[in-house]
Amino acid sequence: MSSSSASSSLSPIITTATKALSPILDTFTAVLAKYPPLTKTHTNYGVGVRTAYPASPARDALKKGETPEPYSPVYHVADVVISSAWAPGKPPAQSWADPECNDIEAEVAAQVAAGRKRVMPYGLSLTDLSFNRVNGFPVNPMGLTGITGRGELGLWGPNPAADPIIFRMINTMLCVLLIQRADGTKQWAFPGGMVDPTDPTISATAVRELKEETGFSVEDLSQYSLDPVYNGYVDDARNTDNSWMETNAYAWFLTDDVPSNKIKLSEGGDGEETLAAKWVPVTPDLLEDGRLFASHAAILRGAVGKLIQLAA
Ligand code: RP5
Repeated sequence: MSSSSASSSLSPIITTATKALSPILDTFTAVLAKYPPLTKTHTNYGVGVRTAYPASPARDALKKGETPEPYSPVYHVADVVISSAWAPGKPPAQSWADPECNDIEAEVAAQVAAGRKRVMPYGLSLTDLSFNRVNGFPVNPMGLTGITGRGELGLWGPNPAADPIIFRMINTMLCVLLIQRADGTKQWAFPGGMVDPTDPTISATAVRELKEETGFSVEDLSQYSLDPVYNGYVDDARNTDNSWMETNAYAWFLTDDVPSNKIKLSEGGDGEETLAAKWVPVTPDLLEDGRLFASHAAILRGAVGKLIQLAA
């Protein structure tokens, strides 16, 4: 279904929503205009770093906007990544990572030939990536990070994720369902997660993560769909020169007949991956960079922009 057919069935809801927004529409538009549509380089060197990534003078220099000369990144791979390397017969929960290897294309291709399901975003294959000619590792398309290796990410190259963006009106306010991450950053984020090779589709990943992280599930979300709002790089502090996050963000706009109290975590709750889940009013302030995890504020700006466009 094209976005125009989705929007025609949704237009009464969207019109109601944007009518409620109209007093602050100018402020929204000003925030949206302030930012370029996508982040063009890797910029998230530290905000929300939750882990023991090793100290890296190159990372510190990049963070200050300097060009480190010579460039001496620090190699890092988390223990959990090494112990979660795929092997035949290993339970999927402990078998989600690539191996440490020298010839990534050949070794990962051999695992796939041996029956491993390994996901890449947008139907890309390993051979579509650029590889560093010196060490053979995939090259982060958004630039340097000061860290080589995979850090905390399991896959060499893009690590695909899916993010659900669920909008609804509560008391004439446009709200979005957000979670507070339990990963040490404690930042607010979309209730998204990594694509699991057993997920039938990437939008199914978004729906699965939504349920796991918030308890929220609706039998059939398709009638509320605004279609995908973003596919691409996420400016995530875990990214390295050789491994990075790429997400597929889908937006849904719920009507009032869907109860808003179906989320299981309220502020102060204790989920394994989620400290809290709640409906958060979409204010211009929420759309500013730095307010949400990774580049979720930029993705939310795209979704709100789409909403405004559909209602026009
Ligand atoms: C972000 O990390 C993605 O946008 C997604 O929200 C999230 C997936 O990582 P985990 O939540 O599984 O750590 O880059």
